[in-house]
Amino acid sequence: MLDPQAPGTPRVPRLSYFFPAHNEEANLEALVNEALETLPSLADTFEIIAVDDGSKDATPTIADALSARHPDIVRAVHHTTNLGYGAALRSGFAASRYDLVAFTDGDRQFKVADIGRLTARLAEADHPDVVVGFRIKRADPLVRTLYARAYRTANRVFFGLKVTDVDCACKLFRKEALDGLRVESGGAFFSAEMIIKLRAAGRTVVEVGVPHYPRTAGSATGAKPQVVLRAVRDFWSLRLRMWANRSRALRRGEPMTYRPAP
Ligand SMILES: Nc1nc2c(ncn2[C@@H]2O[C@H](COP(=O)(O)OP(=O)(O)O)[C@@H](O)[C@H]2O)c(=O)[nH]1
Ligand SMILES: [Mg+2]
Repeated sequence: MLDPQAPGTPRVPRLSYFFPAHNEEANLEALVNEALETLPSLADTFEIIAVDDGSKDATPTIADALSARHPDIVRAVHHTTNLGYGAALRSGFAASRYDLVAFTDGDRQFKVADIGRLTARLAEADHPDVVVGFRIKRADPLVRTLYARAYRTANRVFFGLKVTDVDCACKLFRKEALDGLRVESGGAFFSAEMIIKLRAAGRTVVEVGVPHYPRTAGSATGAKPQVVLRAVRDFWSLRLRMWANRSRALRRGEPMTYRPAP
């Protein structure tokens, strides 16, 4: 079925959309409203999952209120304490009920409508398993771009990972591609670890450019020293384990999907 507002963009049957939110009270309601307005043009059936990662502001209350207002469409998942970015993504994947799963960040630096660029790519003839975005022009301070460049080089050199923008928080997955995948990191290294392991498992990961917008509310914590140090520690932990025993290292971590017992 084609969306009349975006000719040529195929609407997918069922889409789970989630986002991590840590102290995002200033963004949460507007993001959910944006998703409620946009997702009907991208999917016949959809759900919106807010993953509150132990927020200390009004994020949990707002998420629950939105969920009560839109039963079965908006769902709230809570961590009682702050577990980290990767842990929040893991909870989002685990909560997703549909066969296609997309996420963005919860800070509105991506437009929900741009998930349409990913679904359009997924529908192409080569039938990729995963579509990851890359920020066409990153709307963050220059220092973040420099960090990201060094990180990309390190991932390329030490893991052979050739992805333009591994941390771009606009990604789409066929859920079945996650079956059997185990990921260990609960922090910011999660995204790279996941793609390294998806590629090692023979899944096809392709890229499309997406616009990126400045954060207009709340505050960014992605470059906090403890976030960076945890990512560096997880990076080296995986690298050393893969040198020691590659296949065992690739099997470590929690499963990304759970299949109910038959
Ligand atoms: N789960 C989790 N998410 C976080 C944490 N810190 C930030 N986030 C979320 O991750 C996304 C990106 O965070 P942000 O601070 O903007 O990082 P940046 O875009 O890399 O500067 C937002 O949706 C945040 O709410 C955290 O400690 N845990
Ligand atoms: Mg951000």
